[in-house]
Amino acid sequence: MDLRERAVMMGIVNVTPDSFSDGGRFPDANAAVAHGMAQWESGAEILDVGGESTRPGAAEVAAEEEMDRVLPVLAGLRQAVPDAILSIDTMKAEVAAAALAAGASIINDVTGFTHPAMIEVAARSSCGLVVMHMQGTPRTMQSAPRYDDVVAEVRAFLSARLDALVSAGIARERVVLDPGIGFGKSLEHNLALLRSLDQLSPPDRPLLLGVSRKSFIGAVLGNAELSNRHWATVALTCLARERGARILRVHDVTANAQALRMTEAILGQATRARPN
Ligand code: HH2
Repeated sequence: MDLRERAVMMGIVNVTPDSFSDGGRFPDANAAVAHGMAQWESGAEILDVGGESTRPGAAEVAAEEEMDRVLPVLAGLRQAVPDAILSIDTMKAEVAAAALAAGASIINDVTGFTHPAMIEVAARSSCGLVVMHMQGTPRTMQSAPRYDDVVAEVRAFLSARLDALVSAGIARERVVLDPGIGFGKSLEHNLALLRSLDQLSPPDRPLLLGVSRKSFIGAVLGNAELSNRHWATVALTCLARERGARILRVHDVTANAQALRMTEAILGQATRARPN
């Protein structure tokens, strides 16, 4: 994908009982596949399938259970929307390997490929990699996030991970970087990162951003219910695109895709028609 001139939407397909905003909404593979198809129809070019919630304090899921959740969905989407780019949102190397075999072509690892086994899986394939920053683990990350300079530290982490992956034989062009909004960050940390999006990745690597319905939006809006975080998410899609983000990970594709198209028209960058 050439993301220099345009951005793309990544639709979230959570196959979990406990995700923070859509847990339990797609209890079986058919419902999740139908949801992914609808997101594709609405303009998502990437579908990010996840079988383990990363919300603060979420219960860990065994690899077998996670595979039982995601593999039928990936196989179903592969058939139903052959042109969609499928991504697996996982922290486990064995799940990532099985997902690649089932048709995924991106590994989205919220631990930033810090586990050697995950690097090995990526190095053996030609998949894309989403390298995200997180302080701590999903279990502990929101207890007391602390930084001296959050922007400098996130930038340094992402740059060091990129170098480590390149040293492991992975081409730079395969890597996308993500500051990990809400992953071991206070409200102030999240706002500081959003203020400095253009400083977080080296100029040649695209930035992915996941802000959709996250709790820092609720905090700014005075603890808005999840269903009321939609408009601020759409606003952030415009702002983030203007400040350089190239992949926007969202739950509600239709509105965010329209906002992206409008923003790109103003920026003078035509959103390329999708291949289908
Ligand atoms: N956010 C979530 C999950 N995966 N991956 C990347 N690269 N960036 C993100 O910001 C990101 C992510 C959390 O959102 P969601 O999937 O809706 O919730 P849950 O983890 O509870 O399933």
